[in-house]
Amino acid sequence: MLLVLALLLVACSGAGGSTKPPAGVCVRTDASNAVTLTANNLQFSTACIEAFVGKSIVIHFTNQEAAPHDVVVFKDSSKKQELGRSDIVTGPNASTTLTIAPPFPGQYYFECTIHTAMNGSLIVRGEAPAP
Ligand SMILES: [Cu+2]
Repeated sequence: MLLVLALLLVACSGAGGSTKPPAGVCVRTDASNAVTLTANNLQFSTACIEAFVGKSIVIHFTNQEAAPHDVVVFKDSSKKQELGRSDIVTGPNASTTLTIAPPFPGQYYFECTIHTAMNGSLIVRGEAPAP
């Protein structure tokens, strides 16, 4: 319970989602616009996913620990508009897949709704990367 409160405090004290992540730290989707995301030690494996428009974005999510996690993508960190929600999975090594189709290029926001300190940016580029 204390841990949950601490995580909520951390989440509320951060500005969240409005800052651009530094270049070069994003995990890029592959040519089919799919990416693998894992959760362990109450953290996602990356705080930035970079995808491209024109094809649905597929997030293969694996929870490597016994704490339950999900992945929910929102338009921004206000969380008013939800673009997609995975199942809650409880590991170790439990997987689910989330498919979303953001309509426009831009910076979106994802988080674990159970531990909102687990969050990151989904950056959608305007064009598919050159093969
Ligand atoms: Cu979580």
